[in-house]
Amino acid sequence: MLQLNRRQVLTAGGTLGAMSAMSPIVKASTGSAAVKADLDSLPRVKQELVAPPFAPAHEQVASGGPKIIEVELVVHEEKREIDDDGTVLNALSFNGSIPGPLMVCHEGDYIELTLKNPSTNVMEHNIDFHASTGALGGGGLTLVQPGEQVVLRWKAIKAGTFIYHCAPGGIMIPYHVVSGMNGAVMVLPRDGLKDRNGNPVRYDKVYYVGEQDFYVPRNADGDYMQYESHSDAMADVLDVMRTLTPTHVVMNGKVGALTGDNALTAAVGESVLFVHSQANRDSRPHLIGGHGDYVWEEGSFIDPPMEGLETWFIRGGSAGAALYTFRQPGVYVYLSHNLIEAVQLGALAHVVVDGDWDDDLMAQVQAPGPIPA
Ligand SMILES: [Cu+2]
Repeated sequence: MLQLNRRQVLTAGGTLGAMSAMSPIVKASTGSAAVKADLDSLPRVKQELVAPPFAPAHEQVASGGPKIIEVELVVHEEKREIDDDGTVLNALSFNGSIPGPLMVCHEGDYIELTLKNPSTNVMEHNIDFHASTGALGGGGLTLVQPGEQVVLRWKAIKAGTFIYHCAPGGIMIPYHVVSGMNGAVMVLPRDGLKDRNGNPVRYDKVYYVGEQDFYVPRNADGDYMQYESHSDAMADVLDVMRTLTPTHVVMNGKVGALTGDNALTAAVGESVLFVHSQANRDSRPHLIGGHGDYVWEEGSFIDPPMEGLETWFIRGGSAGAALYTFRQPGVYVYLSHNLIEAVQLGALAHVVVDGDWDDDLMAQVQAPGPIPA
């Protein structure tokens, strides 16, 4: 069993290495007067982040030029129930949700993040934006101790869907990610999404589904263990992580977080953009009873979307987007089509769709009954 002392637990095992070494370089690059003057002329807007599966208010087609979009993330170190059996995880999260909130901007905009690590926390944290450029995605500039905050600005030069995650160094990188510290950014083209022929593609709503793998230790009886603190839990959790076999694979932080009363909703004729992230493992989104009309599987909005897909693939460490216009009412299941992960481990959501049934698309020609002799 890997043994970690308290200091190693709290300071990423002393393995920050490359990040710490970068600091002088990036400090020298933050103060260009010309850049500052240009940025001072840009409008600033605050984006009120919301808990997934919802997306913040945003325009699909940008009005006006580039903006500086101010967002705030607060690191939560808190226990969370992750299934209906009362399994409690020593979780880590951005803004208290797993995944963290979706941010939305347009290509050419700037995201200006204030990252707060309250003094009630005990660990150091940072953030790596896959959408950004330089300094380990910002990880090298954002390490904050309990009681500290940092402000990072980055320019969105790539249009697409991208994950962000905590990456404080060494073994703490996977530990913080599988404890819940990940989320996504959607960078839209300024003129909005397009199909393969360049025609506009618009959506009526966005649902952000963050898929999360958890690794909860069990006792000799096979029951899930609970621990007072991360320091107590970490060695056992790292042992389970090493098996690469998650105990839970969930959407929105908990088994059943998006089913039953918490199901996603839509109406016949509505176009829904599903943004799906998985910061650590591969996933295979599939909408039972529907399709991916337009799928940006790797998340790049520069590439033309694939059309009419059955099941698509989200590479671990990425976010993708799929748009579907619902054509029939009823309950749809949006899941990872590794059916063991979906049904036994929790990786599924429901979409309840209102509207009129289309007999042309499907009809029960004969109800179940005895086979005629
Ligand atoms: Cu962290």
